[in-house]
Amino acid sequence: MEKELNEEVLLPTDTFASEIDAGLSANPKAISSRYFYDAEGDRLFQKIMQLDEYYLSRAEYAIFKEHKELLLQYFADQRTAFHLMEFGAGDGWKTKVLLRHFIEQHAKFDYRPIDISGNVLQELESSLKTELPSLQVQGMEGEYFEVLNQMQKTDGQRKVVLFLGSNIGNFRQHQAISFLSSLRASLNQGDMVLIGFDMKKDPHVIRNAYDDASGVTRDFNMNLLKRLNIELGANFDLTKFKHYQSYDPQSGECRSYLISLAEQEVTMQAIGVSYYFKKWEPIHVEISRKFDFETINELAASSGFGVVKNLQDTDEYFTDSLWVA
Ligand code: AVI
Repeated sequence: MEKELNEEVLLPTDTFASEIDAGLSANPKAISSRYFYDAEGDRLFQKIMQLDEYYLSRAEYAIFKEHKELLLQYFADQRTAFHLMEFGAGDGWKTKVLLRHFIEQHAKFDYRPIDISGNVLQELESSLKTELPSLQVQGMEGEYFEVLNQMQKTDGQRKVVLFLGSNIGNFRQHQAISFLSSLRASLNQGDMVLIGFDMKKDPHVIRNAYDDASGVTRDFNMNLLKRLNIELGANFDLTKFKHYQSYDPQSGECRSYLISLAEQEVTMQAIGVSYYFKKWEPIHVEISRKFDFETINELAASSGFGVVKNLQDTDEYFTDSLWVA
């Protein structure tokens, strides 16, 4: 029998429900940040990226503006044709800086954004058609590694994979190593990856980025509870939770929580279970790790890549690290 699919994340609803159930039954309670991204979560994340406090996107944009030619020289070593792949491209705001430059330089490449959402790909492809009509684009719908593994058989052209925005920071170290090792296993020797890392810096700058004055990040986190109400028939009272964020400068871990403001019980109709919350009990909802070069080198070495070049913005807030398989 076909399993019912949850439209936003294309996960079977029972997997979604059972992961949420496991997270809320655990001690301490936790929910994975990948569940932030329903349509409203996507919209709020777009808003976060435009906030003054959220320096990450601007810093990576500045790196691309400054180093687009150098990146092209590495990607198209000796004018080799290459496939430029991107994991989770979103609206492509930063990537378009590179794409435009590569086209102007008549580089031999095509662009293959990979995303699990067909809608995201369609929107990106249609904006690229208008803005960069001569670009060869082939959106690839599916899980990142499945798509890469299928391609392995198609041709011997070099692949360059972009994994930007410090998305890697949403993994713990062991998860990041396992993700990057799977990425390495899907690539051929000589293929490249460009990974965005948000760096350790003044802790106040980091805290403000995840606790902005206008409350967009708060709404983004609280939307997770709204989503559980809508999709799993939960009865979270949003006035009885608050967003709290902390940063530990030693580990570089920025953590977000939703804190229960009262002793309360929440029921989830989809699975017929109730969860008890103590007053001040937190649900851990996100980790956004901040890096230093030692950790970046360790990640590359443990997952079978060699570091080729680290590129930074002038504030040294962000690093795009270029690795070779
Ligand atoms: C998607 N990810 C890299 C963002 C981050 O910075 O960890 C998600 C985010 N959470 C709160 N603000 C932005």
